[in-house]
Amino acid sequence: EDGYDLWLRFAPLDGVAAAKLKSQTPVVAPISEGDRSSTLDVAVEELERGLTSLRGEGDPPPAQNPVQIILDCGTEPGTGQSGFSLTPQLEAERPTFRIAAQDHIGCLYGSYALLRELAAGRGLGEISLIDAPAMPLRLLNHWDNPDGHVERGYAGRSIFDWWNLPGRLDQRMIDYARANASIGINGAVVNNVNARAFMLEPRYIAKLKRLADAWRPYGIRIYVSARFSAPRDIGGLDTADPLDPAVRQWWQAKTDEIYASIPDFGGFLVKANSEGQPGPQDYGRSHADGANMMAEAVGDRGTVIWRAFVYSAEDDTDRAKQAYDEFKPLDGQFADNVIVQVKNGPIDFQPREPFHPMFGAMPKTRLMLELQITKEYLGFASHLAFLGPMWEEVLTADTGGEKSVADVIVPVGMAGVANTGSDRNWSGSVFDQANWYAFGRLAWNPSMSSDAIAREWTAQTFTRKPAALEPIVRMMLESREAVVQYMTPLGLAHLMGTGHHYGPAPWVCDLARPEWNPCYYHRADRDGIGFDRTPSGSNAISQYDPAIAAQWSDPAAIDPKLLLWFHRVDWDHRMASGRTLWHELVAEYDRGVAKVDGFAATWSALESEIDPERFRAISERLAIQQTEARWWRDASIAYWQSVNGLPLPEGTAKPPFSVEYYRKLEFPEAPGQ
Ligand code: BDP
Repeated sequence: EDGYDLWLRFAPLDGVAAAKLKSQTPVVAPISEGDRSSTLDVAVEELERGLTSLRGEGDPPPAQNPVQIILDCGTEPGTGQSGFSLTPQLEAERPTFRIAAQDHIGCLYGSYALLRELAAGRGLGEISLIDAPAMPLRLLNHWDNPDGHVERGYAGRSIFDWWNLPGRLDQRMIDYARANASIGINGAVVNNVNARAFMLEPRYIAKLKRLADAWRPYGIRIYVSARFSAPRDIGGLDTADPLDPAVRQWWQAKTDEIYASIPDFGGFLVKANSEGQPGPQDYGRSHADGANMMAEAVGDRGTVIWRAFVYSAEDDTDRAKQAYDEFKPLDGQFADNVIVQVKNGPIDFQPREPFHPMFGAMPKTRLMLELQITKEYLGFASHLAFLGPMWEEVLTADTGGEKSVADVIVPVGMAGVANTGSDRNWSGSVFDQANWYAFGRLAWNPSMSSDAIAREWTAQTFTRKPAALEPIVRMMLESREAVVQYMTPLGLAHLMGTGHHYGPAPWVCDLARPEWNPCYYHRADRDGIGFDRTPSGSNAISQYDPAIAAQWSDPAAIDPKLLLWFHRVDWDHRMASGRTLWHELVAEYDRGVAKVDGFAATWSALESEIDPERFRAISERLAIQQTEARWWRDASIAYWQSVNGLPLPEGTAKPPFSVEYYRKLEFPEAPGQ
């Protein structure tokens, strides 16, 4: 059990479920030659492989009347594109189990769904469902560089072997496609948003084509991050001005060249005028000018996904406001095949942020949600943090006008910054596989609860036995909040170390740009702490729907989890709990640390239920997390005390070192930068 098989282990069933499956001996009915396709071949292969594995060792007993699994992929089960229905008819003379869909990819999704249900321990006769993906685009974004380094990657090197492509296709590329298809992911942007222009050169198009061909049977389309200055970088032009006819022509020809090799190419993802990347503003043009120019080249063959992650050094009012300020005036100006991709919160993938105000403010623009599966700010692969609850929080957030974030993005899609790497277990830690899984399941159905997702994943990855499954699910569900509590409680954010983003550094105040400094975000001094984003401060709160803004404007009415995001309060501000802010803050750190101790205890009690290899790997990581949760707590408290001069609440442990000690720690070895 080295974790390579992810949630597709299909461990042998036991008990009643095993006996039933053995007696029913389901066999996949042959597909007539005329109906075959590479996608259906995959479906049959997956069903056969999965059923054999679930049945366990040994030859199946000869069944009297085996259940025929019928793939019926040309009917309309009422689900629309890519949907399916699963219907058992086991009492009949010729018992069957029907997977029906209107298209072949629907049949493949239905096959994986059947295996998932069986793997959860449900019997064939109990599985009757009808399902379809909620949103059209369900994409992974890889921040992988062509040299094999993964920006913000904590699971080894890139899984894409550009050096040997197109000549050699690694088996991992097939297993990657299987994993994605099994949870409904239907596209991958294969290179970093901080893109190199040579990815668009002919020799790279040949490499991309090899991947696209390998993934097509699995319903996965390939996308590329495009560097906006490519016409200059590799096209021999002296400008990349989107309104220049030669530039437009260059993109048109380049796009046609790609489509000639990859007819179902998904399109381009663009990070423009953000963190030093080139963009249309370099020529005095707007994001819409840039995006529309590329969208014209793509036409109705694909999509241009334009990122809204922008903040500039010139505007030092409040970084949280900048994306909205730049994009809101452009609402309605983007072409039909442009999507604007917006991070879940207005700053940058922090352990907790309020939802991004653009979701409630751009009714005439197709918005897509960007989540970060890789845990850049939540302890890398070392800390356990199941992100389902975080994503559920943003998806269900009310944007005003009775629309949740999920309602806004459902017509478009979701993107997740991948956490895959060359590590044998793909994600660095087995628990981080759950975040990949949860992303796919939520993109398929954004109203799924993180509890249900954790259950499914645990049953497939570890065990179906309730005595072990229940505690694992419980610790997963608590884990993200624990991280918030020991890193950035009560609405604090961006307090991590410079560059690598690991560990506490609330004392950093002297970096070149104001908004790179933790001090800019927490604004703590002798009198108080927090960022005033109400009308008396930056007024970022006014970017939200008035009813929401009104509620959040009152420090007594806002959820304490967001208090210091929107308010600057005195250290002795009275919280709903009756404690002062200072005492509550210290209590939060202690709660976070205690939760992690609880996870370690829960896990160590499961030794007999988990295979030794994965048991040990996770035990080791939880021990690291225990130490590092204390580090966050102690360093943070030591720093706040150096600022506010306040004593600790009675009965609270003193940080073992002075703030100077924590300040001097350095980690040149941190991965992923
Ligand atoms: C930040 C990362 C940086 C990315 C950037 C982005 O630190 O590596 O390039 O986001 O999303 O979180 O473009």
